[in-house]
Amino acid sequence: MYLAEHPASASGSLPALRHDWHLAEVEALFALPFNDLIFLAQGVHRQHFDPADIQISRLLSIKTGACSEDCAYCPQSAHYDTGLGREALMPLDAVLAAAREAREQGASRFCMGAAWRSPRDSDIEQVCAMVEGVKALGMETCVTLGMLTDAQTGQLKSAGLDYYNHNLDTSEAFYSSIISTRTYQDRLETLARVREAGINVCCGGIVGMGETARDRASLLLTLANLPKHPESVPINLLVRVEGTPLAATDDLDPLIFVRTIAVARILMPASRVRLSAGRDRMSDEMQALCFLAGANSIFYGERLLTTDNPEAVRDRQLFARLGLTLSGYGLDG
Ligand code: SAM
Ligand code: DTB
Ligand code: SF4
Repeated sequence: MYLAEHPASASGSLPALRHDWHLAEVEALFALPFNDLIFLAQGVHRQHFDPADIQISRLLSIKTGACSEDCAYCPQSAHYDTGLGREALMPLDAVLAAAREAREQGASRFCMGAAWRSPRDSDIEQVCAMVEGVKALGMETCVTLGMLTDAQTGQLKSAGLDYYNHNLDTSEAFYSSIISTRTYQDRLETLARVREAGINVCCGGIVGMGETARDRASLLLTLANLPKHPESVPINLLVRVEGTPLAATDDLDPLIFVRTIAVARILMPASRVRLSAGRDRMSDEMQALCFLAGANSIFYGERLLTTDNPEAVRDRQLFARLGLTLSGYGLDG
């Protein structure tokens, strides 16, 4: 039996999940010889998950562009000219048509993203109708809408929302170099509200933004020391978009990306670690290393929110070559 949350730890057969990591411990994990780190991560992974099992989510941008925030990585910020126009919130029937197609392709979770700093109450009502409609199709639901109030998290919970995505993105120290229009504390407060409402938390970050090794360790430390680990931890490799301040950022060493996945797996053993944005420019071999390091979820389908993701057929071939199987559904089509 593979354990999503680990009742067995209470009986002593698995170590308890830790929330008291020190930065030096996390940095020491990053500094291990590569083989030792991957061996450790794969061992932890096998205590909690079937190593062949991969969960796939499908993203849809339900409201694109013209966001008032200035996140330096983001093509949807109104502060930068990336060629993206402002689009209105998508109508319900178009969202449900996209969800049906995603379900047919094997996605178990449908994630709807909006380019908002925070939603208005009238927006939330429309998003709640989308959540209800997608749930009625038998899929898990996730939304990412920016900062929320207590009342809004309550409405989303009542609509049946399964996951809320809200990333910390980087370390607290590096945060203000990337975003000036909100604080790290704002992010932590929304995460606490989501948790309080009983919605599963999806929270991770982006690497390859010019951060230091300490920033990467610090981001993972903050995630692991939350009162409860996020159920889902997306690790994004920066997608460099022309027009954003980070468009000319240097390449991150691919093995540092793999190490980041491995350390996330070790720190948050029972969470789904998602190999998220950036797969489009990763080789199959690099992705295989990420799965070996403990990644067990991806975004599937040729589009993320506004940028490209690998073609579904390439992912199906990769899964077949690696003997990976989908959580919940079979791959078809
Ligand atoms: N506006 C909401 C927010 O920021 O929380 C929701 C949508 S926002 C696009 C969701 C996440 O996408 C961001 O937190 C960031 O981690 C990720 N993201 C955006 N642009 C990215 C890029 N160019 N490369 C990698 N990840 C990116
Ligand atoms: C996450 O961590 N990554 C996804 C999802 N959560 C919302 C978004 C990636 C966006 C990449 C840039 C784009 O396509 O616009
Ligand atoms: Fe807006 Fe979210 Fe993009 Fe930041 S990451 S500019 S909040 S859409």
